[in-house]
Amino acid sequence: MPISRIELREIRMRLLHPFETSFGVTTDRRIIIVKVSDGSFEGYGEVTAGEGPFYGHETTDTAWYILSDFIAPYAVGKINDLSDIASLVHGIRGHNMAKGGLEASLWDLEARRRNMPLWKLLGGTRETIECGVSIGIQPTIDQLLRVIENELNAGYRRIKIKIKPGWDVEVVRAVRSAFPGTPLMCDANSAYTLADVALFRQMDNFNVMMFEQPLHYEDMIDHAALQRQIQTPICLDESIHSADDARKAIDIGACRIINIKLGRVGGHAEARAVHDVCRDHGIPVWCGGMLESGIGRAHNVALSSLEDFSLPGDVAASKRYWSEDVIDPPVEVSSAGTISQKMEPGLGYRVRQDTLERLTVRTQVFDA
Ligand code: OSB
Ligand code: MG
Repeated sequence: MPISRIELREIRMRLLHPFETSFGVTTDRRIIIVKVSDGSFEGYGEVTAGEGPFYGHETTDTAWYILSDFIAPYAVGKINDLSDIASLVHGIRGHNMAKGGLEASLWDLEARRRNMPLWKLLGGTRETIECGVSIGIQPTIDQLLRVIENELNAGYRRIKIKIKPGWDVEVVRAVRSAFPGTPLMCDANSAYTLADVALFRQMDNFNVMMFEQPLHYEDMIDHAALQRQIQTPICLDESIHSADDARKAIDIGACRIINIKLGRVGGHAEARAVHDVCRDHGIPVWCGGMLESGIGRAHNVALSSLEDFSLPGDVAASKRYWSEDVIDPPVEVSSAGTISQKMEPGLGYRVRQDTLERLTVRTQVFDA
């Protein structure tokens, strides 16, 4: 049965706490929700682009433009299922987050058609997943230490802190001495260059699990050079857009770990392909986050069920981000720092229509 309706919707959600990275501060999210329907079944996806082109080149508005002018009108009435989407978007270069929003909604729909949970349709085996938290840059080191303590008390299994020039060595040193045994990692969001090798060699002494994306957002070559000069594993985030990128990065030694984000690679099919390349090369992966609403978060939970997701991801509870989420129940994390997969069909969470309506600032509907 063809997809007879595609609905794009922009919602606005205010974060409970502003989130600061090396590229800026996020307070309010502008999120595109994609809903597909074939007349009998529905599916939901989320576009993970940021409000501005600071993590990557895509934004909420570029994704809206690509979806409304180049993807939705060509997809509606013409595609039946997942097997049709790859060839449809093949000719569009880049814009993975726009593509990924629709692709993810088709996976949810497919799982509902088959009356099975999405994570099982994806081939997942992990019924519970381990959660870490990503903690933004704080006004002071003392405040950071307090936030970390709270998150550890809530059960989270690993702490990720954001670093940037001027908020790095001393911060990591302080966190390490306050929490000597805690699994800890640092994410630079591309804030450094190869000229900073000495700084990373200093941080090599702090028993950090990995440095995430220390160098340029499109680079692999310099990351390989840095990896040769430090002990701590490098994890790539921004630089990996496909399974082919993962293969090349691994081949030249640019990283020893990869962060997989659904939107950044254009959907579940490519995320799985990245996963498979990493698994076949003995490279562990974990699921990254983009401050998603419950819909994107539920997709991340399902994706994290694949076997090579052996490290805790940035997939945290709804209540860390939102006073009220768009799904029911919200994503919940146990006191052991885990999330259990849902056994209901599709995403396994109910989308709260009233909440979605209230948060909506624009919609565009495509009918066959
Ligand atoms: O680099 O992982 C990142 C948030 C927005 C953009 C990029 C990143 C992040 C996070 C937060 O680290 C992850 C989350 O809690 O959703
Ligand atoms: Mg990152």
